[in-house]
Amino acid sequence: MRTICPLCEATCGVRVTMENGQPVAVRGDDQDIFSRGYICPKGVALHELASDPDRIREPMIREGESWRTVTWAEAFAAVDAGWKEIWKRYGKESLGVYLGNPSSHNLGIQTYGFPLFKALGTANFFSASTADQMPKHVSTGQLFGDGMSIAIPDINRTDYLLILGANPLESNGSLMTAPDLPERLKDIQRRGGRIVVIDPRRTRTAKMADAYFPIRPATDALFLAAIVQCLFAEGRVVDGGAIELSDGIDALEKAVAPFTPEDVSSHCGIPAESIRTIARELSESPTVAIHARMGTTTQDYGTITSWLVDIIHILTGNLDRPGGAMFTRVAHGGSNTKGTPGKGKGFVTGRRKSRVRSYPEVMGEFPCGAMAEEILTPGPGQIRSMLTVSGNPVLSTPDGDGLDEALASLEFMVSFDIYLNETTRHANVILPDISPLERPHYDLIFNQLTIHNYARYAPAVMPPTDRPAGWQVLLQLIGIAAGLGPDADLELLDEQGLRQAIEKEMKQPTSRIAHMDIDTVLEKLGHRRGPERIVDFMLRSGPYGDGFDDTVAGLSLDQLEAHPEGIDLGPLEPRLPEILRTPSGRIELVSEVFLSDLAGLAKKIKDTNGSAEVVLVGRRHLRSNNSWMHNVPSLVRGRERCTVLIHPDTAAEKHLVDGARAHVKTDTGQIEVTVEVTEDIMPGVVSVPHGWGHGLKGIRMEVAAQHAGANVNRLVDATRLDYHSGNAVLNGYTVELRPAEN
Ligand SMILES: Nc1nc2c(c(=O)[nH]1)N[C@H]1C(S)=C(S)[C@@H](COP(=O)(O)OP(=O)(O)OC[C@H]3O[C@@H](n4cnc5c(=O)[nH]c(N)nc54)[C@H](O)[C@@H]3O)O[C@H]1N2
Ligand SMILES: Nc1nc2c(c(=O)[nH]1)N[C@H]1C(S)=C(S)[C@@H](COP(=O)(O)OP(=O)(O)OC[C@H]3O[C@@H](n4cnc5c(=O)[nH]c(N)nc54)[C@H](O)[C@@H]3O)O[C@H]1N2
Ligand code: SF4
Ligand SMILES: [Mo]
Repeated sequence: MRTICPLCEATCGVRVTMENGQPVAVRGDDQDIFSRGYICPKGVALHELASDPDRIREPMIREGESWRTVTWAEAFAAVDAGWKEIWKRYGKESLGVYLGNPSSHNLGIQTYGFPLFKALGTANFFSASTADQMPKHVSTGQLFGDGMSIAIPDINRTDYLLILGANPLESNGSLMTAPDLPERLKDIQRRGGRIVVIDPRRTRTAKMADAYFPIRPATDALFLAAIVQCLFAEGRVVDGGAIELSDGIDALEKAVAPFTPEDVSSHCGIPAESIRTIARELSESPTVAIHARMGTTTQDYGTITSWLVDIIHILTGNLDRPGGAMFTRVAHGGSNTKGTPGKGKGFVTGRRKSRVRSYPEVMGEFPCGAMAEEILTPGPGQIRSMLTVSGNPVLSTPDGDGLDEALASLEFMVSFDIYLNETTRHANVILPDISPLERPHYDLIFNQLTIHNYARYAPAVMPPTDRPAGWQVLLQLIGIAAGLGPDADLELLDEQGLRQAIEKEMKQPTSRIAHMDIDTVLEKLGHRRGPERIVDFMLRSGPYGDGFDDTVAGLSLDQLEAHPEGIDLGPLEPRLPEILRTPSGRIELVSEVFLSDLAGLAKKIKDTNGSAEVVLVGRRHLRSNNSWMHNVPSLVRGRERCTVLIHPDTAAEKHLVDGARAHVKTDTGQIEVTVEVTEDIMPGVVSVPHGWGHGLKGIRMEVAAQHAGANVNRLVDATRLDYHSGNAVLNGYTVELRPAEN
């Protein structure tokens, strides 16, 4: 049986061996058009996830500290009663929602989660996006008018890949969906191209690169601003390409003028001459793409760092051309295939403010770091109840202890999850989702962020059971949110939702189905139900679809079913100016958001000469996946992984020795971890991975508990964020280090 691995952004096609209706082995799918047989150890362990005895399979209700398995009817009735009570007493805003990362790989949540959140009618919406990539959405939105039109490095064709704050050899890539990054990166070198890595740690990716430069954490904006300054100062800004569609070039030149390589060098630790060399290489290489991820978005200046990346693409002529950074054209339709091509309302944030600290709303979200204060601070609008959907914010978001305490104080909490873990242990009701091999897969998110256009669909590997699928659980909750109680007619509710989606699509100015009526479209969608019917609708009304015209041979779910290996829609193609959604119809190079932060940075380099304190960064490991795959035995086997990496010089200075325990402290909290001394991290920087800390009372993950580790987010300050995006600052904390007592 074939499916698509839903564990990370690489979306590898895999084959599952079944015995007696149960999955027993997983391997890469050689015939998959995109992944061509590649698989990583997490994908290989997919069947272990399916058979994990700790995974929750029945709904559970908590009574004090003990849990009771209940029927679905009882669970839904409890949610209905709980929400009704909360709404009656405190109003709709008193219910907060946290949406975690696995939701972006989960078709059921993608199709039924958002209608649920809308039906809940609360502005208190939080997600893992503000512990991750939100700055990229903001910079993209400001430049191009649409937060989802992220320019993707065209790594299949580039001659020069500059990587900052990303480690694709462990993470398998992010905002750059591509299976088998190890080979794709080697391919760049095989065809004579160059890879340059900028990271405080000499990662596996840095080790395979042609050049590696250690950088002081949270100084990437300075480094990139100096590159831009060089491009202007050395007359290297190109004439044609995206720049012809851009406004604000003079203001940009002026804004970056204070950032000469000599000025920034002592701050970022990269010699001025190396910065100039990189600027020249970026300017002279036939094509250039920049891949900047977690290390660059989860720091104080995440938004302008993300912005400067695309500014360099534009100034060097690499935006929207093969080998540079390009825009996908997604099969199921996205924000840049809808609306009026080339023009739009632009990207707006701050339509609402958070209650306690007045953080602006961004993409409909408040910062995840604001969750605890919104729960704990009394007053009108206080959050009294939470719904978590595939999220583990106690381990994954800032100030883990603060959030743990906040969740414990709630009056009512519901979790839609697959484990009883650090977060869901606070729930009153846990509604279990089915596991990845039990559901169909079509990737609504990562197909928008990929390096090549394609479409793939996989039906569920395992046969259906009498347990509801994830989408059915969410649909039932939509019924409850709509006031229809726990026994709403799901068939009817589902059709109403779809009718609304069809109507919305028809109202698009360039809709292919504007001339049709809803009933005809519904009829043509035929026998399918649930997420598959929605995907079929999106594909057929999308840019490659048949538009429900029987005489046209366009994309549909039938076609994808007939091609389980996937349908290749070709390499990324230039899409400017069509994708622009700014009011001016131009690329807006500078905006107040960028200029104010740049001015702040300019002041910083004038006032100080860099810092000598020890700072903390994070890291990922190939066999780990944020906080939640630590209960799979084959993935946690081997050496202890939650350690603090430290350079020998820093270790000596702090009297720390390899294998001993270290006490790591910030103003927010403290943890103890095992010391791992290595030359692979720059002096003055230490690295601790996130997602560990399974030693809390009341979790039901036996394997994970044996490899508990410590929660690095206990050190992270929930109030420190990149203001414009609300994104948590997870890297660059000053830490105190000392040997742990005893
Ligand atoms: N310090 C530090 N913190 C970080 C990061 C970092 O680099 N450093 N990285 C950040 C990033 S990039 C991210 S994306 C976030 C992730 O933050 P979260 O998404 O909050 O955390 P995860 O660890 O991914 O937790 C996933 C949850 O989903 C559940 N789950 C897994 N599969 C399914 C499923 O199929 N259905 C349902 N319903 N639930 C499921 C798991 O049991 C778990 O509870 O963490 C962030 N936190
Ligand atoms: N195996 C595995 N794969 C995953 C995940 C996982 O947990 N495990 N998580 C998935 C998720 S949700 C995401 S978002 C992606 C993330 O994918 P990546 O961004 O590729 O992952 P990280 O390993 O966090 O890489 C961040 C790098 O930034 C460096 N860094 C830290 N601070 C700075 C800084 O200030 N400047 C610079 N230049 N570098 C800095 C760190 O040393 C680290 O090497 O991975 C996805 N894939
Ligand atoms: S690289 Fe990602 S998508 Fe591919 S098998 Fe591994 S976890 Fe799954
Ligand atoms: Mo992430």
